[in-house]
Amino acid sequence: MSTDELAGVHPAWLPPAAFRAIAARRVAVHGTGTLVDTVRAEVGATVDEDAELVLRVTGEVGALGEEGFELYRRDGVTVVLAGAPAGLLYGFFHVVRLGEAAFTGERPVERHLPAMRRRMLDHWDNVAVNPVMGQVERGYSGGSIFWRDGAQCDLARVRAYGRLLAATGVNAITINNVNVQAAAARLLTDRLGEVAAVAGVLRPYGIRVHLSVNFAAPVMLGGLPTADPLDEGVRAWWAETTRRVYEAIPDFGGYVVKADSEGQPGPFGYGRDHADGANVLADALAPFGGVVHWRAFVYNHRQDWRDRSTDRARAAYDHFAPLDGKFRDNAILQVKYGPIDFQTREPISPVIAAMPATNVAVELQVTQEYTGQQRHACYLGPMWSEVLGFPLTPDRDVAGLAKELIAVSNVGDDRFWTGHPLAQANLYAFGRFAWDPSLDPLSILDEWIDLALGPDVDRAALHAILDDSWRTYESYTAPLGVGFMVRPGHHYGPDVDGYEYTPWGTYHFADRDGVGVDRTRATGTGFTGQYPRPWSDVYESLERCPDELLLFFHHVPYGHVLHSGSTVIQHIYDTHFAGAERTVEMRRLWERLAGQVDADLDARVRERLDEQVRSAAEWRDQINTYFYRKSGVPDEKGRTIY
Ligand code: GCV
Repeated sequence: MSTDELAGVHPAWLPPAAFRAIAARRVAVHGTGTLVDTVRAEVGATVDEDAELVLRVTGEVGALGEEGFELYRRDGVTVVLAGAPAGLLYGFFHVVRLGEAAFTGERPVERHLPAMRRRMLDHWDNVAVNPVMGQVERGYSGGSIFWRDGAQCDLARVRAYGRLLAATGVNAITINNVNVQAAAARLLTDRLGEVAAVAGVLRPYGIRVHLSVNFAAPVMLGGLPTADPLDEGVRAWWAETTRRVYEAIPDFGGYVVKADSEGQPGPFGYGRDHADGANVLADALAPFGGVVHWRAFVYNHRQDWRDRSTDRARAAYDHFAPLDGKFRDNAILQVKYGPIDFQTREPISPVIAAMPATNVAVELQVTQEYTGQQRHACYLGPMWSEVLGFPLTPDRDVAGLAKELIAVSNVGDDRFWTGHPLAQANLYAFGRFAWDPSLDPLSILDEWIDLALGPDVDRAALHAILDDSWRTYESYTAPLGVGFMVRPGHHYGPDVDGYEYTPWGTYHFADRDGVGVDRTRATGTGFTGQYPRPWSDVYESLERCPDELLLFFHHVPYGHVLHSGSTVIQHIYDTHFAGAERTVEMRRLWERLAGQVDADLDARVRERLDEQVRSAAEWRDQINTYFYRKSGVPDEKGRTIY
């Protein structure tokens, strides 16, 4: 087995013990190429005959494609067959995941193919430390694994990361923040060597490197007077710059662009639309097989809060749906799963169904910007499972509509990779869902527990802590889908009115009589009309709208009775008391793991759970007090509200 884990760094889901089932066995590896060599290095000594595990590249890609594999066990021999080297890599890690089960009894032929062709993590890492956002924007796991103080880091950590990602099936990564500041912009040109170095380290793990680029690069870096996508000089600049990128990195993945969004430049500045913007980059990349990921996260962040007609939820659809069919084949529209911004609970973005003639990628957020910032234990598997399985159109769910799954990474140079050690499970789950969105989130959690913490830990306690932790987090934070009651700027902790009268959008409209945003066609912003049937009708209807999204779509009186039978105000009180109490129970449950995990990890989790208990109580008291003072309605159970 590979023994090059970094000293002092938690091995996450690839500790030497994870290879126990393979370690003592005779293994044969057949095939050539870099990725096959990676498998050989993982396996250690190989044999030519009498193998108990045979890993073979057949060279016949056929139905297995480049990444699929078959697994079976017959006559005491476990066999992985792949058409191409990448499939062998994924097949090998599947055997690691199965452990002893891969070597027990007979196994009929199972075929494993990735559901998503690209399974990509985006890093919001800055090259130079940003005075407001730090080295990693929305990063809660220490510094960047790529850059420190403006310079590239030692890449040993990146190599270990590549290995972890390959073991979950991730095959692409964007290494820098979509908010591309001056130093990072130069990764495209005179600092390209740094990108090539990362690509070199990740290549043996089947991971292609992508780069976030600034739409105004022709001006910033090329000295051109304009970045107008229809200008011939601009087109030529992108073509030549991209040619040089491929000269240095022949398997470069492509560009990611955040344009006309939160202050980033874009095609609107030149009177052009987003298809014009994306296509100039797509054309530059096409000769080399590259792709451009164009983000749909475009909205007006300089609103007048008095203007009731502007609705941030509407923006992406309004901008992009009319452009369906206008994007090049190698342009991928990257759409956040919800219409606002990675909130704990949002409806699915209607853009995902609105653009059948466009390649759509769905974007999740593994970094827990709005879900507890890796100070709170919040296993996001159940949320992603709901998102991916949501039947947005009559014949397809979100996973079926998306061509790719992308997420913002939660990794930094922290010893446990993810700040909160239990947040590793989210990173692991992302890769597994991108490979197979139909997986059960609790089985994925089991896999992670087995691999990362070993088979002997108190699994029941870990499940009791994590299984419902997303819903627990939801219960003590913003109620009923309303979202965004966080402290402005850093987004941690409660602040009910923090964003209410700001240019970024208004999210709850609470007054003495009621709360929620009217997004109906009948009396509100009309956002419900962006959905296909039946959702356009379901969300429009006060009676049919699901409780958990009620305040996202409707403004209702505090006495409105939910499907659950509770009133809105009593629901707010009950869930906040219950949620905060539940965190105390989570903290208590962790005691059962004492002595079963290493002391350092134990101490880190305890410290995080203590903070979660404190923070949940703060949320409970602020939310309950706010709504009690607004509504004047007492808690029917007479609990303490301030
Ligand atoms: C990278 C949210 C975050 C920003 C982030 C942005 C985005 O608004 O708060 O930090 O910017 O999303 O997805 O581009």
